[in-house]
Amino acid sequence: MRFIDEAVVTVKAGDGGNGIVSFRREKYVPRGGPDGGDGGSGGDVYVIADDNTNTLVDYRYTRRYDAKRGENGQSKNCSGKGAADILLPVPIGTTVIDTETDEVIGDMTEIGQKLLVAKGGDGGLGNTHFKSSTNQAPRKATSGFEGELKVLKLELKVVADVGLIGLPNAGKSTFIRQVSAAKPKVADYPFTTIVPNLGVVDIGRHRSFVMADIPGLIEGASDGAGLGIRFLKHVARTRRLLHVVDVQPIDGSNPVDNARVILNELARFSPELANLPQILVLNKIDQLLDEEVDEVCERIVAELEWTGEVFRTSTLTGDGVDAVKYYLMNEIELEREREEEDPDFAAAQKARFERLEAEVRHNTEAQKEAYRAARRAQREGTDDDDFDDDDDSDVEVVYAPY
Ligand SMILES: Nc1nc2c(ncn2[C@@H]2O[C@H](COP(=O)(O)OP(=O)(O)OP(=O)(O)O)[C@@H](O)[C@H]2O)c(=O)[nH]1
Ligand SMILES: [Mg+2]
Repeated sequence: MRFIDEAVVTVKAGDGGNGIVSFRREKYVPRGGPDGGDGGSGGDVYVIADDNTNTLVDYRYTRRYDAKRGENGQSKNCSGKGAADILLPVPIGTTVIDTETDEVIGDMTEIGQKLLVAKGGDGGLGNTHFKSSTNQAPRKATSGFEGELKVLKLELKVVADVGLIGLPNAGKSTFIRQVSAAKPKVADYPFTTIVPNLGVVDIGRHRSFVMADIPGLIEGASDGAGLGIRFLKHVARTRRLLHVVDVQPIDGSNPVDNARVILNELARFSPELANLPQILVLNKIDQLLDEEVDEVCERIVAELEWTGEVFRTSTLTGDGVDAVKYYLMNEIELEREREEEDPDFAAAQKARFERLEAEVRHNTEAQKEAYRAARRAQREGTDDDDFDDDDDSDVEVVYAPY
């Protein structure tokens, strides 16, 4: 199943109908008073969390939604009919952002949750309202008010509990293939993975968590090099980062330097993200002689001054992978339980996730903006009008739930 992770839609609530000027005309009543009714209100636009929807794909095809205008008032003091509201169904977990202010209007977290995103205009007043002691026959009515117009960004995060990070070729995709149904392509060249892949790691008996494989990060990633940074939002809500390091890189580079590149880029991009608990996975141990494994791994840990958890794996043969899987499941379960039992901890976690997400979103946007500016500058030099500014309009997430 493919998960589109972002969509931008324009929503326009209906304008209010106009109030009208009208006077009673009845037999035998020569000069009836004013009886112009009010206009009806324009339709509102709501976003609604719907459990039958699990993708934002529709919003890529239809990008504009207009609610109808309210009807005008009528004579005999009849108000115009209000227009129907529009409901835009989105999957649970969708965040709705006002692109003009970058403000989160709402998080769609519960089935049936309804979020008003554009308010319909009120109807105008009929001339009945303007009758006074000095003006028995007012010829004044007001027009309906305009409905709100908004450009919304819908963001869907299939929330990953664990994020895989590392240099290209470290074996991240091979890892997720071993533990889940996600089947990202694996190859011996960098940037094989170009879109995030999410997989469910199923431990059995209702025990599972979601893992995210994102494109590899490289040196300078936080300044826009490579692909990686803009996908970091997919690991913003994770509980653990799995840092995969190739113990015997084919290019002869030093695994310790390689690990440091990732740690630096992460810290430069988002200190909050870099603060998430990281688990070091020393991968491709099948490349080492049995008697070398201890020595090489211990040296890496010592030189990195790594104090966190460490595992040794061969994602190719599957060696050591289960241990990582069970460790993660256990950690995640403990954290979930604590969130349920300890409201203070739950609140702190929530606040932390929100800070993290805000920081990651802000930095991702800043980087995209810098990228666009660079391309604009480049375009000015070449006066090439066909330049496409929409650099990542087709970013998708591939989600493999089973
Ligand atoms: N010998 C050995 N090779 C491995 C192991 N894990 C992965 N590889 C190989 O390393 C190469 C890169 O693996 P990927 O899983 O595509 O690496 P990645 O980290 O996802 O790379 P990017 O998507 O480019 O960021 C492939 O040729 C894999 O077959 C391992 O444990 N041992
Ligand atoms: Mg990959």
